[in-house]
Amino acid sequence: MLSELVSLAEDNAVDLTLVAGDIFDSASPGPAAEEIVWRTFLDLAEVGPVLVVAGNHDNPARLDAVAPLLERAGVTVVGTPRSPTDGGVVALDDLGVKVGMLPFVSQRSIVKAEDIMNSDPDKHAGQYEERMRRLIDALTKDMTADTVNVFTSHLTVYGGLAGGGERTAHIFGYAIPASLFPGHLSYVALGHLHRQQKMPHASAVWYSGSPIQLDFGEVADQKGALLVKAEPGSPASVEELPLRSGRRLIEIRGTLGQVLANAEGTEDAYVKVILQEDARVGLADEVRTAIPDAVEVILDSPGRAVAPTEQRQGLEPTQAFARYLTDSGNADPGVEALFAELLDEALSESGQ
Ligand SMILES: [Mn+2]
Repeated sequence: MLSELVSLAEDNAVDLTLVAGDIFDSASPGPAAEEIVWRTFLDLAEVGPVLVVAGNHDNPARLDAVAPLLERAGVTVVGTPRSPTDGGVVALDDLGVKVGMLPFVSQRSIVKAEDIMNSDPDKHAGQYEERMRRLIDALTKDMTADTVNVFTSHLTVYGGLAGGGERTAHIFGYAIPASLFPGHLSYVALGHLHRQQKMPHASAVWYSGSPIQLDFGEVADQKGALLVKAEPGSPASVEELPLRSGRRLIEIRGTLGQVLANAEGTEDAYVKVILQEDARVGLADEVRTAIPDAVEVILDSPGRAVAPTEQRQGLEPTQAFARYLTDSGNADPGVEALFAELLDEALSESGQ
């Protein structure tokens, strides 16, 4: 996918590339992840300047630490918020472009601890919004009408649709209205929400979305990059460029027979299988034999009440479990035998 992304940048001869955060999935990425990301940044920098802000998954201090090295290669990385005169606004004079760069700012770091102790949650949200407004203003107020003015950040805008794979607490806990972005911006490049989408605004305010599907909540999402054309003084025009080479996620639902019949064509994909079958031993294994890349196999059997038909208290554990299986509509001698085996093991280990 990253090679495909570099090709898109080359084919369209882009003047610059913006990366709006969550470069990595974790604050301490492994060397393999770092290798492909740095390689991609260097390849993109062959085409034009690359501007990057940290997301909530990234380690801001770590990105700041490598920033001077990357800067040498034409890649500007902002890990922690900076003032406009200290790297918060990047002026690309050759291109006539100014970019305000605001990495992810957590509510913890923006709303002081004493405020959290002394006021109600609604007020925190208001304080977060007010402080974000001041940060955005500081990074955009000196932009003039003779440059293409761009702002990039990693944050949640009210009304944005999540893709499904985000960490919920980081998304809807704190958000800002799109109206905080001033009208003299030609383009606002946002990261955080995984779904590619334009936010309601007089200017062009977009989430590029994640470049691959990150979990099964995103199976229906079209992933891609955004190609932005901008001139001073007017909203940018935006074209959606699909990215197709990431490994697909597919969801198949149905009876075992239907699922197996649909197994063909799932090659190279990660598959989630939702079985409409009664539970029985070995069901998931049968699915995995036919679809080795079934990463998740779950049952969607018709819900049955698990009200006991008679008192289970006083029964031997194996009898009580058998009764429970019958009551819940899942009677299965195979499961009973496995339970008995497990119970034996547990009791012998505990010396009983
Ligand atoms: Mn994020």
